[in-house]
Amino acid sequence: MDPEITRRRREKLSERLGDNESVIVFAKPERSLEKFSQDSNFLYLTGINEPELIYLAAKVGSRWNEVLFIERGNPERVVWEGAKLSIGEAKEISGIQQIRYKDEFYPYLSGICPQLCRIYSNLGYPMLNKPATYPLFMLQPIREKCPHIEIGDLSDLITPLRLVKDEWEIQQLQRAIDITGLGIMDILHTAKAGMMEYELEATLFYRMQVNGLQQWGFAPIIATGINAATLHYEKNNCLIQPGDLVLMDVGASCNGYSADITRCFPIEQKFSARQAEIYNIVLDVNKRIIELIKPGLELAVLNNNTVEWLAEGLLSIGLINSRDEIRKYYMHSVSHFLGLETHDVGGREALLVPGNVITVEPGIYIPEERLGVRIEDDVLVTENGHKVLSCGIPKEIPEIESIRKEALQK
Ligand SMILES: [Mn+2]
Repeated sequence: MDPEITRRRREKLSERLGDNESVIVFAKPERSLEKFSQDSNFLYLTGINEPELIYLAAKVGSRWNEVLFIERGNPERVVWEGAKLSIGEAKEISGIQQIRYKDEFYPYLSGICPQLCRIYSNLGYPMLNKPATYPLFMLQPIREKCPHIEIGDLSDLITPLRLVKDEWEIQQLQRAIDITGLGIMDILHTAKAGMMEYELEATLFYRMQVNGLQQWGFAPIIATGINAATLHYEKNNCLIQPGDLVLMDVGASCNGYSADITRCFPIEQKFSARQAEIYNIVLDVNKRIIELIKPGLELAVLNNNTVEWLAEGLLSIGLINSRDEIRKYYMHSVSHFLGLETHDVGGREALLVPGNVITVEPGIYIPEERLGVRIEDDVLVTENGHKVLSCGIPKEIPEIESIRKEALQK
């Protein structure tokens, strides 16, 4: 990653900061024997995927100053943990010029505290019945000793930046989506009744890793039969029964950017008549919602239309008798922003602007029929409208059935 990209982001952040205000962003703390997953805001601002670091920037007397605090290596630990990031490496990856060791963090901060009036940090959401988040814990001495400093959450400041994806970010999303699509194709070509759901998960994970993506963006959902009617099913441990419809809600992560795709397919060669009937209603709404996407549109419009159109579909086949009954079979929203988090920053009241990436995911869930259908695409808002980043992954019934036919005749 070119350090110029994160430098530009930090510069934009500095423009949003008032005098005597500071930003302190903590990397995730280290946890042993667990896969490391970086704090999204830290990764966004520094490009560094290492635990325990701290980014501090302050505007004092109209001067912008930024420092990255890194861990001091301990030669005796190298054989256990590998070498820590060096000053040179930290500088090269992030483009931040001033690198110091973390034991200098509190002395440095003590020096500027008398002038600061506000600190924005990645505090997270403090739960009254849970321990404080790591950033809250780290900033506790300031709360106690410098009560004049207001401590606020970074999200208000950084969300408008993260909502508009730059070219590099769109490339990462596209790669995550394309490789997820390859894995979905592998599953379409190999899945059979009698397999376990987690075998399908393994097929996709294998495809991701051999293509260089090491992590899921979120816990994958491979749900067959009635499991597809559980929105966040992630056990993936059931036997696939003959006649089942399989729902896959999956996404690889590429440099922290998550794909989020849902596709459904019959475990047999063809959709049953009922599966096809429900599938076509959802597919039609998926396509009509995508058509609406353009700058200036409110996300709420997408939600309202989804409810309206899904209700029309279910009324037409007699599954419901009045519009309000739709909430029995469709209960989530149709879109969320996508980026460094699968459910990325950005509220439901947002107006779309070019550079936003959102999902479109209508669904119908009928547990009494052991059936759940959701079709989810990832869509970039462009100057003139939109671009479907996941358009290469089949969703039309004839296309899916022809792949299934070929697969099962092997
Ligand atoms: Mn989604």
